[in-house]
Amino acid sequence: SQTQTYAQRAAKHPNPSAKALLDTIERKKSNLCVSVDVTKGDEFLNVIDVVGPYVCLIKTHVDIIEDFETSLIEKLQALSAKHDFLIFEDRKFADIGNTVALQYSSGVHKIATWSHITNAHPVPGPSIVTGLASVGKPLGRGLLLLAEMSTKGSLATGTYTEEAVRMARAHSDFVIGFIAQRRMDGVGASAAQSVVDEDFLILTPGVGLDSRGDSMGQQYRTPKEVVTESGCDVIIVGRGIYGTGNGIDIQAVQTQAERYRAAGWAAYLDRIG
Ligand code: UP6
Repeated sequence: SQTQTYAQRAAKHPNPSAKALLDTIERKKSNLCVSVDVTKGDEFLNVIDVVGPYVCLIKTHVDIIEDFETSLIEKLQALSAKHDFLIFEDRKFADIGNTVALQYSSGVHKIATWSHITNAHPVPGPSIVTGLASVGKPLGRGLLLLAEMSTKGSLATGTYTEEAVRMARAHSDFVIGFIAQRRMDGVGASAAQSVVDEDFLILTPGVGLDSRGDSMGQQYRTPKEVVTESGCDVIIVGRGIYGTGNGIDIQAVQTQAERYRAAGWAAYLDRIG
């Protein structure tokens, strides 16, 4: 899938949320996902309304919003329809199957009812996937496994990463790809195993054009390093777009969103040749 277009991949992807994401990427010529890690509901919505035209996907951490109420989700869904993007709650589930099924379906946030895509740490083993699938699969949702992380000293390397890919391969009806720093084609597969038809999406955080990291272990690479050189599909950008200061300059947010969209798309065009 390294040199195939998003459109070619969309046409044959069996998972509805993966297909919708690939179609959206192609339609909007954007492989940019903005991570909206702000703590006030109105700022959250303002940023999304401004970056909406430039993104295929909006990534949320709803549990950091201080004034969360159900109407916020309705407004998020209205923006998703207005600007034509999908929603990814970056919940990073990490518990036993029964617990994650409850965390995904219930509680204050009811993530499964509105988030097209969510993610999980593979650390509990395959039961985390079957637990989440029991809720998400009937709704047409998709799951990403965290096969690698962007942070300095991450433990998700080597055989852990390989096992994550094997776990995904065994549940490819619901696992649509990975949070990772590179393509995972054939990783962890035995020589005899045919993996030519697999198409896992690689969504990659730790992307920045102006900074190489922060003071808390985050590491940034450029869209060219991530998409052209490492074969990733979607760039996830947070502070590179909405800034690190307090207060949000909405004009600057729009400028950065268009800048990262253009950089991500150019990097993709370079990759497919
Ligand atoms: N994220 C990472 N690295 C990972 C997995 N997830 O940074 O390996 C998430 C963070 C944050 C976003 O939880 O929401 O991606 C990155 O934000 P930033 O661009 O502001 O650093």
